[in-house]
Amino acid sequence: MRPHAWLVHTGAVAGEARLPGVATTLPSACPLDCPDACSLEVTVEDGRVTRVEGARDRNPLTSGFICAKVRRLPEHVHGEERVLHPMLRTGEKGAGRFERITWPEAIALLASRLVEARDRFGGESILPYSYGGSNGPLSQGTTDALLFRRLGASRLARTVCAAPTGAVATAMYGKMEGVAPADYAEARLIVVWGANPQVSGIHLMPPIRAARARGAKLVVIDPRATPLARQADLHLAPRPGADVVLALALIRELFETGRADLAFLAAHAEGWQELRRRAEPWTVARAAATAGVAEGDLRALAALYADTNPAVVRCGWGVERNRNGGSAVAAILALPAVAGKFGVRGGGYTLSNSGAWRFDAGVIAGPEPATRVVNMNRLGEALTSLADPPVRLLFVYDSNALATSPHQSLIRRGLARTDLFTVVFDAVATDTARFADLVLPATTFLEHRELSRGYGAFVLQAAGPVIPRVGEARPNYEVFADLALAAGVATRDEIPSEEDAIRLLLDSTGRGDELRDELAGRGWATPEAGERPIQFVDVHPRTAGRRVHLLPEALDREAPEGLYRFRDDPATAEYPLALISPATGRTISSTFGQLHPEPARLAIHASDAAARGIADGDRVRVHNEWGEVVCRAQVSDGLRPGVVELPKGLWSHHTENGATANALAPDTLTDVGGGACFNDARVDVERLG
Ligand SMILES: Nc1nc2c(c(=O)[nH]1)N[C@H]1C(S)=C(S)[C@@H](COP(=O)(O)OP(=O)(O)OC[C@H]3O[C@@H](n4cnc5c(=O)[nH]c(N)nc54)[C@H](O)[C@@H]3O)O[C@H]1N2
Ligand SMILES: Nc1nc2c(c(=O)[nH]1)N[C@H]1C(S)=C(S)[C@@H](COP(=O)(O)OP(=O)(O)OC[C@H]3O[C@@H](n4cnc5c(=O)[nH]c(N)nc54)[C@H](O)[C@@H]3O)O[C@H]1N2
Ligand code: SF4
Ligand SMILES: [Mo]
Repeated sequence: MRPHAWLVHTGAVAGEARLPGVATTLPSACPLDCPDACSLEVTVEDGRVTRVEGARDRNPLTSGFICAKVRRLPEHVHGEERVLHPMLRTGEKGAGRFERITWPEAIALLASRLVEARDRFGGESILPYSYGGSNGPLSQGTTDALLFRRLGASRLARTVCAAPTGAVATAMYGKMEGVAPADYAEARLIVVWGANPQVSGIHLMPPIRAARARGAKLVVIDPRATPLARQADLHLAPRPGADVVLALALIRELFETGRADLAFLAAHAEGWQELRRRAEPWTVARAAATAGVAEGDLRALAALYADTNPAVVRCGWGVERNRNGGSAVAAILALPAVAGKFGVRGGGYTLSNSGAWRFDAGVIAGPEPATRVVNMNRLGEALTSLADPPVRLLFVYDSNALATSPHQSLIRRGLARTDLFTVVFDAVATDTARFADLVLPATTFLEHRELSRGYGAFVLQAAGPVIPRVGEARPNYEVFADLALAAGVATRDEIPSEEDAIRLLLDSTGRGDELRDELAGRGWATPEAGERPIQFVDVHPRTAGRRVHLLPEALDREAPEGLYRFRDDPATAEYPLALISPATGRTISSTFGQLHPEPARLAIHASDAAARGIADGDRVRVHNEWGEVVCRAQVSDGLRPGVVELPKGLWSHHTENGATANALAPDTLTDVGGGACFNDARVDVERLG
């Protein structure tokens, strides 16, 4: 075997792309925060990306098409908002005025700031803040974690997404792999619950269409009438945050009508008797009234779900972003166990399949110290009121915190502190970067090595740079390694080369050789579970006794009134409207927001608009006790009355007053997992002159 044959797909080829005047197409893989992990074909001319397409001949899920956002990568990579070199603040915080400095200056300055913060105030005065920017295992959790762990920095609870779903899936099923996208084609009933795959995981759509062409039924549970919901056989539009009672009513109904699979429960589940007891109060009538759906529709869903096989539930992240998020996800994931839906292709559930990949980043980062933990959903509070020690150095990377975290006004206030040193390491000049003292230019995934693994698709790929680094941009792995050396917390021989790091990461799964063979052979690899595992046949709960834990004790203790309790809607007379902020096809979280100059609109139902004298296109003020957003209204029949919508991932340039949905999102936490309650924002809207 040639050395690093498995890395052929990763950059050894990039040399060709340097030939002047010749367009070359090179393989890559999308590592963005999306379930699909597409295989890409990138056209490069004179060292610039000119075109990005889906590959036809690699992982079958991509099958030649990708989303519109990533097709715009050339503008992202080579656009005006690109950060090209390190920059030091010269103006007021937030003014966005900077002067260029060199990388050696930036590394020396930052290393001395890190050491000074540690020595004067304690390591915990340093707060690293990162999330979904580069979702790859090489650029996150490796040299960055090594640096912060060795400095004794505060630890970040990475909860802005998937915290409740992750906690529940782990406690109930040990993060068992879910139904593969391709196997949706085999289902006779597909329930899409709080997910919007037409936007947020588009490669699930062909299998859904294939199933429907064969007569499968589709149910969508979403407060919005999304295009998918409009095509569904049944659409339930609950009040946001009420899913838990819907799922409990289904569970109650299964038991009451003798259609619960008692044999499966006896053989494979714990806690079902107590779950049944907690579902008892939720008759179909009461649950429907509480959630604001038609009783007949909920009854129809109960009958369909009980009687159709195979039946699959796609549980999305729309379910978790509220005070009842953990309980709702738990009740939804309990359904296939209670109804006996496992054991057949196309039957069971899908949430995140990230559990299929068992990378141990600790192989590079080393042990984690027991320093204090800061919940990222409370960033504003951490910056403004945390003591012993206060946060003195904030290091933001792989995240646009100001745009994506709750309680935006408090974060803004924190970032404005003159005694806070803020570093933002990003490829583009984000809203957060404007508040930085030091901005570092990051490479995009087309300029560095990365592993990409799907959390929907069972696909792992390795990709390397297909173009030279733009400006002076540098990859995370390298920059954090340099900082660890300059801060004196590591020596050169303790930090593996990137190639070795990839090798170590692959080996940490226990299947390094297999993965390398697959990567070298066809350019993508599958997890141990295979490409299309059947739940309870090919994969089993990774829990004690391989059983489903329907009432996990730890979660029951953590949830304020116990698991499966419905906490009432937070609406008040003053703020009666529920504001949700779901994903759109324009951005991925806030990534690519700079490519969209057009202002955002607040979607509002015609009846809510009429009650407030609001016409389509009017200027409105959306407000509550957390903040306000000034923008235009879009009168829409795509929402249930009482619910308004602003897109997820907006930047300050998208609204008149620079505030986005997160200025209205409370920093309260979900019942389990410490997750964000974006969709618990309750607001009112008034027409402005
Ligand atoms: N209102 C509301 N807010 C939400 C949500 C919602 O539903 N409603 N959803 C939440 C969800 S699901 C999530 S996951 C979070 C995501 O929140 P964030 O993690 O903040 O995600 P992004 O906005 O995509 O920001 C990622 C940043 O990382 C940068 N980046 C990309 N690659 C690299 C790299 O290799 N190195 C470095 N240094 N930087 C890189 C990108 O340019 C981008 O600016 O947002 C949350 N925010
Ligand atoms: N194009 C695009 N793709 C993305 C992303 C993106 O920003 N843009 N983000 C990526 C990330 S980080 C994630 S986490 C996933 C998220 O992808 P999804 O799981 O699809 O999550 P959301 O877009 O937050 O919400 C999904 C649906 O839930 C509905 N919803 C809101 N509140 C509730 C509720 O209380 N109950 C129910 N039943 N439904 C509700 C919303 O109206 C929305 O249609 O997508 C990933 N893919
Ligand atoms: S964001 Fe998702 S759909 Fe778009 S290219 Fe990446 S993996 Fe594919
Ligand atoms: Mo997310």
